[in-house]
Amino acid sequence: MSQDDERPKESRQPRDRLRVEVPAPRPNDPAGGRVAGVALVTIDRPEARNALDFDLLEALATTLEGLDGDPTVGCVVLAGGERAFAAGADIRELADATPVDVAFGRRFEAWDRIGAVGVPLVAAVRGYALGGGCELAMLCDCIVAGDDARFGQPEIKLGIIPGAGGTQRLTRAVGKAKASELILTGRPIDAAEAERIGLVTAVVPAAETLARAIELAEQIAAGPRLAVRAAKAAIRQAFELPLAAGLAFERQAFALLFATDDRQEGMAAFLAKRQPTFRGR
Ligand code: CO8
Repeated sequence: MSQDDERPKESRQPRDRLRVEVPAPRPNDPAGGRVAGVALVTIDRPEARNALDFDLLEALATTLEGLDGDPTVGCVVLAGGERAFAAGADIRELADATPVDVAFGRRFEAWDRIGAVGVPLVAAVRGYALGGGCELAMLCDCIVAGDDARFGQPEIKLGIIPGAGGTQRLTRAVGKAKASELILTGRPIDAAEAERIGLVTAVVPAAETLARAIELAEQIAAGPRLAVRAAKAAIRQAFELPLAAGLAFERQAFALLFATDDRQEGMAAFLAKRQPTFRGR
């Protein structure tokens, strides 16, 4: 299937808390245009500030895995609502959890499944991204934040600590001194501070958040798909591996891309002083 396959596919699940639009609607387009190569997944549980209960997380993981395997999708935008991207894991569910549930319950695996998705993810964050919501945003490759966004890891106020990667990913994203303060106190930060400390890709006027995230996703999706996925995978390794092993991973991925049509096309187009046409192979 070609990269610019524009057949709209839409679904809502479970219990209407997750909206999936493929390709994504082009924001502010009265003609109802679609953005080729971009999928939009919207968490829609406003009455609970998009708290991520287990069913919702499971559906999100399954949805993202499905989009990861969809050849028409080159980038996914993950959005929430105006008041909350996600206010964390569902505290009502966590309140009943036992240590055994948390340690061995397969339901927590959804977080790992989301982290393993190979297609790039762009978070469009307005309002609260707290606890698991902040961790979900950090699982995305880029974060476009509205100027009304609030990030934080408030778990300490509940007598726990971040459990879906916050202590590791926030520390890697913003450094030990800042991460320690935010995690040890639970203090939320606004979008401007999040940008200053390097947590987000860009801060934009709140009303433009989704449009700007989709614009960024469109640029990513228009790129050579195999190289884009390889770049994402290599960047991820910067968090997983020591430098020498990460450099070896990068070198191997770099070499493999020399087998792709898109590499030949990209270089030929440059030399011929024309725009490349990438086909994702
Ligand atoms: N879980 C469940 N319900 C929630 C959550 C949540 N995280 N956040 C909000 N809600 C519900 C409220 O209970 C309320 O419900 P109701 O109307 O039935 O009383 C409704 O949403 C609206 O909430 P508020 O009235 O509080 O709305 P405000 O706009 O005044 O405040 C806030 C919004 C600031 C977001 C506030 O609701 C809040 O502080 N929420 C909790 C934030 C939080 O502590 N998040 C961390 C949760 S713990 C976590 O995420 C750990 C993840 C670890 C995963 C482990 C994997 C192994």
